[in-house]
Amino acid sequence: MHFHRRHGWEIPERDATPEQLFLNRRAFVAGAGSIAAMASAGLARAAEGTADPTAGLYPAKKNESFTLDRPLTPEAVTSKYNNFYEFGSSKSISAAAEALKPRPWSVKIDGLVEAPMTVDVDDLSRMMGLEERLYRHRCVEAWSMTIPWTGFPLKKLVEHAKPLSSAKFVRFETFMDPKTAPGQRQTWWPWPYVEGVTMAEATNDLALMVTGAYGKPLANAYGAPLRLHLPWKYGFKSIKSITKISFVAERPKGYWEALQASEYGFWANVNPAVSHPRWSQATEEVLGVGDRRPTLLYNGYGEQVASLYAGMEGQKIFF
Ligand SMILES: Nc1nc2c(c(=O)[nH]1)N[C@H]1C(S)=C(S)[C@@H](COP(=O)(O)O)O[C@H]1N2
Ligand SMILES: [Mo]
Repeated sequence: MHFHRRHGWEIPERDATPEQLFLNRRAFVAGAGSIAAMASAGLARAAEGTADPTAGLYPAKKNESFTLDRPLTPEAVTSKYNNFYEFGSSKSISAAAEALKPRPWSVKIDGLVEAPMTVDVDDLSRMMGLEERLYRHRCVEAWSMTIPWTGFPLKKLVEHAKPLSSAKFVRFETFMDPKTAPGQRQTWWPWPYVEGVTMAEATNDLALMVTGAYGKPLANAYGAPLRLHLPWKYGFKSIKSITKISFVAERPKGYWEALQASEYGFWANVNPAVSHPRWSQATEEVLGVGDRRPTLLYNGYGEQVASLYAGMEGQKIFF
């Protein structure tokens, strides 16, 4: 007989979105008197200084097409182990990242588009509509986690931006504010953080613009209020706290590529068979588990993305 004993760190998938809560709240909202109740709850939040105009959009409905081969990583683990170099090079930046003010926040969309625009992040969430997806994340440093993100497909934003046919890449930029972000006072680093993808990658269904995690708006440490997640690529491609999205003809040079091109390339697709110059990528440490497991080609998302790289055998797509 097989017994499956649940470990403390495991969260059953069904708990990622408290569907019951979601449904109950719908019923509650439909009821008489609920508007007043919600307004007073909103006032209470405002008094605490945590008001978020899109908080009511969470938890978003789970998109069931994205399933996992492992348990979710607990929020207590992922919220305290981050890479966010704007706030320092240690993994313990969550307290420092509280200095970031994620609202009001606007995102500039420019470059090779019919008409450049600036959009408020909350208007963007409302316009695009939010959903929850369970995704694996693999950092180039050989650790991994599994997160319930909330957001919308990048391809929806691309459609909204109306890029010209001359646009070949999408370039993302993080905020630049050395007063808030002490890491940015280190002027020999190539700030602001930049990343880029091809148009084909940007319009692949997996590319997700993330506004929330664990059924709530994004905490600062994860890159509030808007970050990217590309689950088939090494984590450094998934840029945080985005303020600018540009459609361009030339391949953008990312932050890490600018810093150390011999170690961090443009494509950065996950591949256990291609080592980083200084370490193997064959296995990964699963955060919160204290164990290693084999790393999967394209982080297990080959079915969705391998076709993007057909005919590119001569290029360093795994680097
Ligand atoms: N602006 C910005 N984005 C960033 C980083 C960063 O330092 N700054 N680190 C990257 C790296 S290396 C990883 S692994 C992920 C980490 O995301 P998490 O802290 O939400 O786990 O964010 C990526 N996005
Ligand atoms: Mo990373």
